[in-house]
Amino acid sequence: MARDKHKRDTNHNNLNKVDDLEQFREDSAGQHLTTNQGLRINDDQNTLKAGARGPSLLEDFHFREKMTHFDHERIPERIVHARGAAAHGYFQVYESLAPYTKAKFLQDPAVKTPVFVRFSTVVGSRGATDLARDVRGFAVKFYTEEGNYDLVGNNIPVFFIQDAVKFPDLVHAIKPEPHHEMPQGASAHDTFWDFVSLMPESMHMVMWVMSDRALPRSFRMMEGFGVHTFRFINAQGQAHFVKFHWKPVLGVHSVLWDEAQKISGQDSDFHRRDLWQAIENGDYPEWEFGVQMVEEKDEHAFDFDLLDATKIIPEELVPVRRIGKLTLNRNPDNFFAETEQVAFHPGHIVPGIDFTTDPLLQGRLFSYTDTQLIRLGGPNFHEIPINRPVAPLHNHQRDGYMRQMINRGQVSYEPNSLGGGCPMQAKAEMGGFTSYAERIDGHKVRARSESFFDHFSQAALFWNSQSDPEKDHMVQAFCFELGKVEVPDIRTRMVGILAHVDGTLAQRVAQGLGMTVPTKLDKPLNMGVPADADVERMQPKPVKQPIGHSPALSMANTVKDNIKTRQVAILAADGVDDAAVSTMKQALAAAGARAKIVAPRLGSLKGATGAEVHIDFSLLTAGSVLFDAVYVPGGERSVELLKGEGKAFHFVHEAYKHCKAIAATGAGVELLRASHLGRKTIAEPNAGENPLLPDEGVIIGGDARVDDVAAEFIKAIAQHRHWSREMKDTVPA
Ligand code: HDE
Repeated sequence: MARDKHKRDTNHNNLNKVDDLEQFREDSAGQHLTTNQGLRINDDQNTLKAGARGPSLLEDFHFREKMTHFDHERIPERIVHARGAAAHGYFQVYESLAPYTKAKFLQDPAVKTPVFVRFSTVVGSRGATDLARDVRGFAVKFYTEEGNYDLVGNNIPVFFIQDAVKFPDLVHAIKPEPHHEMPQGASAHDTFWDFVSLMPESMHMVMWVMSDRALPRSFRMMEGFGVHTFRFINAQGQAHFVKFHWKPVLGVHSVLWDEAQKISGQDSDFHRRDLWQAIENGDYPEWEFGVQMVEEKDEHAFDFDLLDATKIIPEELVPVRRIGKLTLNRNPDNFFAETEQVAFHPGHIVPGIDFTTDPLLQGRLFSYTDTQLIRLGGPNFHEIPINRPVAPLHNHQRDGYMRQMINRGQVSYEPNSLGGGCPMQAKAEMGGFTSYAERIDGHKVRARSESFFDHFSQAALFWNSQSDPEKDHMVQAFCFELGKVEVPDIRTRMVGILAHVDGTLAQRVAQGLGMTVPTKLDKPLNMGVPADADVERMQPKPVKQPIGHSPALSMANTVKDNIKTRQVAILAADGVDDAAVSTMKQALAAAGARAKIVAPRLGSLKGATGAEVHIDFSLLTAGSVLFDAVYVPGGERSVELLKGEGKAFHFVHEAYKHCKAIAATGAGVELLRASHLGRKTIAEPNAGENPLLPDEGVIIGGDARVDDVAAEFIKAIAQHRHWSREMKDTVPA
C-alpha cells in the first residue's frame, strides 16, 4: 500500500490521522453475519453435528474459524505500562521555533499536527486499578509530515535509575513478587523497598512517588515530562539541550491516598472513564507544551549532570517556555486496535530533534522496538493502522509476518540501477535525517560518571519545596509503604537513607513506624556499584543546596482559578427543593462543572414543587470519592429522608474528611447539623443549640439566595481542597 501523498484533511491543509484510519474502520449496521472469508452465515447457534444429539464434525469450518480466532485473541500485555487509556487530538505550535529546531511540526502556527496520546500506570497489569500509587506514562505520537515523532514521557520528571542496565532489576523489584504474584500494581512490598534502599540514586524519584503526584485526580490534571535531556537542532546545525514539559491547562491536582484506595474499589476505571467522558462531553483536555533550553556551551554549568535522568533542571534556573498546545478531541473507536496496538519508541524521531548520551535514553533506544517485536508479533508492527505514519514510507524492507504492503517491481535493494536508484537517500535539505555530530572521545569502559554521584540534593530540594499538607501526605505515604514491608531490616535501612535527604522527614517516618532513625547503616549507602569498585569513592555526595526551594515543584502553587469539568454531587430525595437544585445546576454548568443528582435510589424524584428530578446515581452506585464537591439542597422532606440514610451521612463525612467543598442551603443545613461533622468539627459543642460554625470550604447557605451560595461554592471548589480541615481526624469515614 505505497502511499505517495501525505494524508491531509479535506477542509484544511492539515495532516489528518483520523481520516487516514477511516479505510480500516468497520461498521456492521444493516449487514449480514459472515465468516472471515466473506461467506454469509445461516446458523450461528449450533455446531454441525452427526445427528441432533451426536458428536460435532471436523468439517464445521465456521465453528473452527470462530473458535480459533477467539483462542488467539490475546496478545502479551506491555511489560510495563500495561494499563492505559488513549485519545486522538492535535498539536499546534504558538510561534515558529526555527531559531532552535528545524522540526517541521514546530515551525508554523497554522499547522495542526495529529497526535495519539496514551496515558498509563506503570506497574499494574492490564486489569489493575487506575488509582495505584504509581508513575503515569504520558506518551505522545505526533504524526508529522516528516514521519512519526514519539515523545514517550512520564508525569514525573526524573527516573529511579541512571543506567538502562538496571531497568530489568527495578521492574522485577516493583512488580508483584515472583513466588506468589502479590501485590498487584503496588510498590508497598519488600522487594521494591529492598531494591531502592540499596540504590540511593532512586531517592529523588522515590520522593515524587511518595507525593500526591503519584495519585492524579485525572490524566487531564497531570504534568508530563520528557525526562531525558534531548537536543534541538536548527537548520544551521546548531544544537541546544532541551527538556520537554506538558503543563495541563486545568492545573495539577491529585486525590488523597484514602480516596485512591476507595476509588479503586468503587471505580477502578476512574481515570480511563474521566478521560473518555471529558472528550465525549466536548470538554477537550489541553496541555501547553513547554521547553527548557540550554546552550551547548553551558553543558557543565550546573552542579548536576544534564545527562543524569535522576535530575531536573529547576524551573527557577531555566524557565519553561510554553511553545504550543496539545488538545485531545476524539476517543478511539476500538480499544484494542488503537490503544493496545499503538507502539511508541523514543527512537521515532524527526529532523530537528536528537538524542543525548544519557545512558538511560540510550538503553531505551534499544528496548522499545525489541518489546514491540514480541508484543505485536513481528517486524511489521509499523503497518498496524494506528502506527502508520501519515508521511509516505518507501524502503527496501520486505516480507515478514502479516505484511500488508504490496511492494511493486523487481528491486528491493540499494544501490540499484534497475529501479532507477529508487527509493533514494535524501540530502539534509530534502529532509534526510542526519545525526548531530557530537564529539565523543573516550575509553571503552563500564563506568558511571562521577558527575552522577549526587543522589540526595534534588530529593531534598523536592521535600523542601512542598507545602505542609504535601509533606504530611509524603510522611503518611512512607509510613504506609514501609509499614507493608515485612522484613524490619529493609525499613531500618530505608529510614536511614531518608535521614540523608532530610532529618525531620526521617524522624517523622520513624515515629510513624515505631522505630528510631538508625545512626549507622549495616551496609554501605550505595550497593549499586561494580564488583571491583572502590566502594568509598562510589558513595553518594553530600547534599548541596544551589536553590533551597522551587515553587514549581509544589502542587499548592498550581492553577486554581476555575472549576471546569469538576464533578459535583447533589444529595437529594423526594421533596427536594427543585428550584434550588436547578439554580445550583445552572450556576455550576455556567462555570463549566457537571452536577449529578445522588439519591437513595435510582429513577426520578418528586421535587417540592411537584417537578420531576432525574437521578443520576444512587447512594449505592456512587460514593463521595467519585466527586469533587457536594451540595445539599433544602426541601424538608428530602432532608428528613436523607437523615434516615447512613450512606448520606457517610457521603458528607467523607467529602469533609477529604477536604472537598461542601455547600448546603435551606433545610439542607440540617443534614450537616445532624452529621458527625456538624456536631464535633464545624460546630462548637458548647455553643447552645448546636449552631454550625463556618469552616474552610464549607458553605452554610441557610436562607441565603442559592445564587449567592453558588458563587461562594464555586470559589471553594476552585481551591480543589481545603487542607486546613485535614487534621480533624475525628471524622469517621
Ligand atoms: Fe519505558 N518502556 N523504559 N520509560 N515507557 C516501555 O515499551 C524502558 C522509561 C514509558 O503507552 C516498554 O512498548 C527501559 C522512562 C512509557 O505504550 C519498554 C527504560 C520513561 C511507556 C520500556 C525505560 C519511560 C513505556 C514496555 C530504562 C519516561 C508506555 C512496552 C532504560 C521518560 C508507552 C513498550 C505506551 C513503555 C522500556 C524507562 C516511559 C519495555 C528499558 C525514563 C510512557 O520497551
